[in-house]
Amino acid sequence: MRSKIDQLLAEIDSLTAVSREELEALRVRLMGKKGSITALFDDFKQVAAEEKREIGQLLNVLKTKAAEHINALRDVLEAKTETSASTDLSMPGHPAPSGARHPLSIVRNEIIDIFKHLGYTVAEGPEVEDDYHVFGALNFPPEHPARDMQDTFFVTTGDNPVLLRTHTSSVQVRSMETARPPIRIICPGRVFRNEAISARAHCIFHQVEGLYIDENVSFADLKQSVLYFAREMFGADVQIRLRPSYFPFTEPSAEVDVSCNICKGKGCNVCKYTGWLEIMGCGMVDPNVLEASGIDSKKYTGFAFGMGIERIAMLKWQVKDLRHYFENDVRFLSQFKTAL
Ligand code: 2U9
Repeated sequence: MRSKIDQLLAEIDSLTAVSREELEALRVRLMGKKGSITALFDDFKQVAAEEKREIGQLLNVLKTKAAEHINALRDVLEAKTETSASTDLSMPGHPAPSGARHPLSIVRNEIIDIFKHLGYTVAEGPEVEDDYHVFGALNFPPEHPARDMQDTFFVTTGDNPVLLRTHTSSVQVRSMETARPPIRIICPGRVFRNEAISARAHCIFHQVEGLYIDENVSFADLKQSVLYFAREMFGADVQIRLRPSYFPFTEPSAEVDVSCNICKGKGCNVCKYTGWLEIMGCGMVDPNVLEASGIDSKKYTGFAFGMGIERIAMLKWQVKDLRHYFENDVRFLSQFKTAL
């Protein structure tokens, strides 16, 4: 019995509890009905008469030491609880850095909003397409270079190749197949071209294309829509000019320039001293394209336009290298936080 008491006396100071529950379990283990100290008191009855005095004193020392140790542990736990209760909840929290929209998303949303005001709705379609919807239905002749492996990413080759779309025009083709005029849609999306990556070109980029088909749609309607877009995007005082161009899917076709918003048309290094910046291409939808999708080209006419979102974003914020948009360096991206 003496050795059991000595062992417990030596152990007590090292006993710990990190919660009220642990402390109560410790108290029960030592001093509860079936606790080890209580058991020693029960055994005390069998101690020989001549040892009773000494063992009794030792047992009382043990019981007092255990009670004091448990009280001390309780004081420590209560002091800790008091500290957390006295935490000042009105203090500012640890700031969590907020994210920002990607600059290309900001510009895409802005373009969409501008055309929504003109009555356009958004249409989307697959990035992996067949040859017909990317080239055939859009009046690309069989020998056109865009159909070549050098320019387009092919998923499969053969009679009916599968490929990554090189423009979102395939979305408009699919809409023309299912809807009847009036059609007024805007098609944002990712496109893919087999090009070397540089400051001015990338193999993946983003486009917004638009299509308006109805009776009596004219080139004057196209010009006015493009002017409205340019002024909403680059400022109410900008001018536009249209230069003749060629696309297989539009006739006549044009490139659209906007007067340089840096030098106000006077000439600077951004516009290469021309006073003009190219922003998009456009044209009247070729009758062959209307007919290929089952739209009567004698009754309906339409215009279409297309622009690269990266280019518009570069002009808007004077970003000199296209690759910034794809590298996702937060030092670049966080500069657009306020431009939502
Ligand atoms: C249909 C009919 C016509 C879409 C058009 C352009 C002109 C154009 C380029 C701008 C820069 C592509 O991103 S870019 O390289 N696009 O110049 N796109 S007209 O014409 C269509 C589309 C669909 C059914």
